[in-house]
Amino acid sequence: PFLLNVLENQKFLSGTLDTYFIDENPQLFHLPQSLNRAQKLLNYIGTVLVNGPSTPLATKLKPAEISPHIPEIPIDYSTRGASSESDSEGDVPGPEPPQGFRHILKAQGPEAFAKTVRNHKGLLLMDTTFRDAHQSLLATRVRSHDLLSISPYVAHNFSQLYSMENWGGATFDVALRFLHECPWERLEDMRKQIPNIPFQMLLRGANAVGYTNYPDNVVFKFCELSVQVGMDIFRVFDSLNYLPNLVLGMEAAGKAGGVVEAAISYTGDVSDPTRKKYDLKYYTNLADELVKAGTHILCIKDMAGLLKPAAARLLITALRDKHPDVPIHIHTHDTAGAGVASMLACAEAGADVVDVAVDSMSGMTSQPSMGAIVACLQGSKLDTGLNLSNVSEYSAYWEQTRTLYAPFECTTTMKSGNADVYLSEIPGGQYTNLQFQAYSLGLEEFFEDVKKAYREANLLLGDIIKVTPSSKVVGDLAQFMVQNKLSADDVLSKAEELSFPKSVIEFLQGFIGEPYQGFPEPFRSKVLKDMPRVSGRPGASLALLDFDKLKVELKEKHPFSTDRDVMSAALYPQVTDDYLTFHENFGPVDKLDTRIFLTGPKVGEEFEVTIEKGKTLGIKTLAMAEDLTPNGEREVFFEMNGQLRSVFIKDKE
Ligand code: 3PY
Ligand code: ZN
Repeated sequence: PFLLNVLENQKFLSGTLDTYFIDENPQLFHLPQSLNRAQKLLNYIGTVLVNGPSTPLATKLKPAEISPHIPEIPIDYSTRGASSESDSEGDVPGPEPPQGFRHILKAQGPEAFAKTVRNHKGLLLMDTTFRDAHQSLLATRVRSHDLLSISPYVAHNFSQLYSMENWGGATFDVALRFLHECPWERLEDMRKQIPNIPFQMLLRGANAVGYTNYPDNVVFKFCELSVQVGMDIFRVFDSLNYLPNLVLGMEAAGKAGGVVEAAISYTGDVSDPTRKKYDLKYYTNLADELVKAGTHILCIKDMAGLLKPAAARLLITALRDKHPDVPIHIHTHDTAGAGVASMLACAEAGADVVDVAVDSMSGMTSQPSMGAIVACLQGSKLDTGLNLSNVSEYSAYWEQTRTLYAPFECTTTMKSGNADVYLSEIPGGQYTNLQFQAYSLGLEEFFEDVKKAYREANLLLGDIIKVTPSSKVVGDLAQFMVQNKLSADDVLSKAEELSFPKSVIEFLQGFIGEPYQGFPEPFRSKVLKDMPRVSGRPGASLALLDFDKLKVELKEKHPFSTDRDVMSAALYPQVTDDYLTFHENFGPVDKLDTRIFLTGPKVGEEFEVTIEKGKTLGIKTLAMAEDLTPNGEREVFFEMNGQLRSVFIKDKE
């Protein structure tokens, strides 16, 4: 079938065909799908070799030349029995992973799940390695390929986890935009490999997995599809802790059949009596509202890692007393280095679940170390039940895999934890981002200045909760101040004349909701003058999205697009359009090994790509032509499954 390919038909190539060519030569167009995909992948690899990485690399560092070792899963037929689902390829059936909390959720529903969690004796853990850890350390760049390789191991050895956080937050956008892969496919594939552990995602309330409020029906449909594809638990937050936005997200998650984990974003310091705005009462009142609104689980989301052990004891004790039956789940970042101490304090004060990342993906702006918490609690009444050797094996996989992402590594600039986060209150993910920006601008002093300005910008805006997207508002104002050499006094006195960043203006207009205790005055009035303002929940005044119309439009441009793509386009229209076009040209690039995907193979290198189960391509890059063709293309030669192939790539140099 290879040689009957239309691309090798002389008449076709000579261009002497007419409009009946397709009708008269149907056999030429029966391209085997895998060949089609293979050709596209060669196009991709050729393009990377000729024109450089398709996803911009953040630093000059290169991905390591290794294949991470994937630890074996135990084959123990005697206790677990062989899987009844032997697959069509005739593989030896593997053992099924042990049952976990998802079994209870599926059999008995979210309320019973919450009760089981609350009644559990030891401390439960959520593993953030698949989402927040790499969002915080590696600019969210970890690819499905590397997540899926270790998924069976996790299913078999970590069935005691409360959940794995593996979706949502920035992963949706980054998967489409930079990794050219479908976030829905990632979720579906992880679900196949890990049937037993609940999956958890981060939902930015009315902002879903975006940066701005969406029409209500977009948020509802998004949650519905997420549950259908495999999501279980929705951590719902709002970047201003604005209750109407939070409740909308909770309703969307609940209606979809998900477990609702409403999150209170934590800022300030409840153990410092001089910090009055966000005191204990503020948090317990908000918790009361969320419990009243029907949350299954209550979460404290300490996105900047500000919850010191003493504050943790105060806060968790107060929440535990008020809501003895509601499971409490704590999220933190280890930016200052106090994360393990804080999580142990939370556990001792009555928290049911805390967040950790596997050791080699933990620390600094990521979550505290799983191995440390597991070891610290071993043999105590809070013992996690996890096996430290398994944690180490899992960690070794990530230690190796992390080196593939060297170009995105936050440790290029960050060498240690930093307690200045207690002053700046910058969330984990944003902290690394801002440091990177300073690094790429070559301004060593810039980051120090931005951190100081961030604190001032926050106060100018009224001391707000800072997490996506409100953290961007503060960050943008801070950078604006540093770049224009403006003090806080300058900003106030010149507020009427300055052209502020768009995010700052939109925040003041009320587009992301209302901050606690209102907008800062007279700053707001000075900046906005007679610009329009929204009051109340922004989504309430947005027209519903017409999904049918969007589907028709998308199909016109991309005939093979699916309902999942329509959902992606509802959130990220341009990014989804680009993703679909990319996929049409370059095929399933998510199946390539990470180094090959990022920087391409070396000339002479042989490698394999499994494009679907049982279909593996053996590819060898043979050579690149030295001279360009008259129309500026460079020919790249490959051997693919023993056949000589070549692609012509427009050289952009
Ligand atoms: C996100 O919104 O992606 C976050 O991780 C916020 O903490
Ligand atoms: Zn986080």
